[in-house]
Amino acid sequence: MLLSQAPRSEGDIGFEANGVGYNGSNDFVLPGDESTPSVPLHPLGIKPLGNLYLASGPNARNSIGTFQTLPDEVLAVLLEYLDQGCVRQLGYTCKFLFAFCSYDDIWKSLFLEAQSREKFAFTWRGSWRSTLLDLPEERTLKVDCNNVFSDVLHRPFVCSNVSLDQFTSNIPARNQISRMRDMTYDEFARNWSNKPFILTHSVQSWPVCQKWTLDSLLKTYAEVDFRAEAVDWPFETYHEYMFNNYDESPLYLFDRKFAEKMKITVGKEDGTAYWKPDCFGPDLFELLGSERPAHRWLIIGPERSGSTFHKDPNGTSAWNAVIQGAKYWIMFPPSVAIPGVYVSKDSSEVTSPLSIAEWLLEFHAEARKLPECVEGFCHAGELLHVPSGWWHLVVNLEPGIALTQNFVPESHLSEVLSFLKDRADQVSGFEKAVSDPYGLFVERLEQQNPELLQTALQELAQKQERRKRRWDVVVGDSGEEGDDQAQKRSIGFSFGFGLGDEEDEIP
Ligand SMILES: O=C(O)CCC(=O)C(=O)O
Ligand SMILES: [Fe+2]
Repeated sequence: MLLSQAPRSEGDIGFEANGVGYNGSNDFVLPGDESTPSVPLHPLGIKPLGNLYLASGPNARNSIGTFQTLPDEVLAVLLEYLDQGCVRQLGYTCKFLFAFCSYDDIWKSLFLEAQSREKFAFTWRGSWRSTLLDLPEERTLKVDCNNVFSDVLHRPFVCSNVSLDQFTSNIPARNQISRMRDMTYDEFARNWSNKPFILTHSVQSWPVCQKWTLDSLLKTYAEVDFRAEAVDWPFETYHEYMFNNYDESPLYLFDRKFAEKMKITVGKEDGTAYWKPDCFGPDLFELLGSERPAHRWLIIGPERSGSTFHKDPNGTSAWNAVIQGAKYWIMFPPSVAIPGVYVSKDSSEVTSPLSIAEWLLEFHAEARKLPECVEGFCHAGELLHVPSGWWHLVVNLEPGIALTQNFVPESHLSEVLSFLKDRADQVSGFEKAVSDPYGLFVERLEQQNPELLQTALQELAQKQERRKRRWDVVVGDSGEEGDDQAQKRSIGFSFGFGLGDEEDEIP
């Protein structure tokens, strides 16, 4: 909207704006490079910092007084400490601060904070700022900020607009995730439990594949609250948000209580919504009955939503079936160090994860070259297998619906036991009442399948022994070093760079 046509007040606060008309509809393409994917002009006209060096007019930053001493990065952090009223007022002081105080991520935090204090009714109005201030589009002020030059403000806009196609197309043939129609349990157990794969015809007979679309869910569950990250929203609100937001990392609906909320049943009996695919065989966490950790989720999100790099909880494997839409997956085996993914010392968390778009822009090309990298698309009616411990980043290429379930196949029992035992502080998803998940799982296995337990414990002991030996090789154990030891050292050295074929973490 051109400012000259817009009302000059925003909500109840009178505001004289000195912006000029600005046409926000032209695409921005670097001259002379037809292949450069275009990023549209920022709706407020904000430009990347580099453009300052070609600009001739006044620089809006010169009007921010004492704040001029602060770099943009610090200014952005400072704003995080202000309350809603202060951010709003500060934004009315000049164009540069209007641009900063309109940065919608700040308003997203303010909104979520306000909702966590007290749940209140609201109407989604296209941005977190307009929603929190309850400003309809026609009363939301737009100021022409075309003399604001800031990467801190412009970069997130690029990330939320960059075409995903450039990353997801042209998957190198050697990286392609194997695709098959279906698989038997025998094949899975023998050859596939350690590898990602896509099954194209395993879940197409699920009733939800015929019944569920975003539209049909809207008709049936408009008023049902679903969990989207930290908030519970009625589906109609989330649906509205999905199709009318500009977030770099859109809020992702991820609900583990969906079956109860939607009053559906899961399993092979008559009248159920879907069932777990046969090929994964028995799920050993079923032995935990009602004490098993959270294990199934309904996932809904707009284009660009998704999951940043992570490993699934408790050493479990997972399957993920797309009901509507399409997902791009990029995956790495457990021991690979992925460019741009920084893991804490005990590998319990990915420290400061980048947004999906930022990672794709900065690191995708490099990561794709690693020999362990695998990638693929999962379309509606298809299912993907995530083996225990594998890293994965997932992005929705279209608005869509998926169902996922975590499970413990017999072939990964030792990994799960090892996780529950050796990383007790990282175990997640159990109810508080379950104080000793490892003890409980061992007890149930002892009762129901003692032989399997013995085999897994033996495997575990062997793995620990192998790790210990390798650790001794890495650190060396005497002052003197013969040829033999020098050679062992070099083996240890390569192991240290993650070239092993199993999870080579030193406990
Ligand atoms: O569909 C997605 O975003 C992937 C979900 C996922 O990785 C998970 O549930 O662990
Ligand atoms: Fe996952």
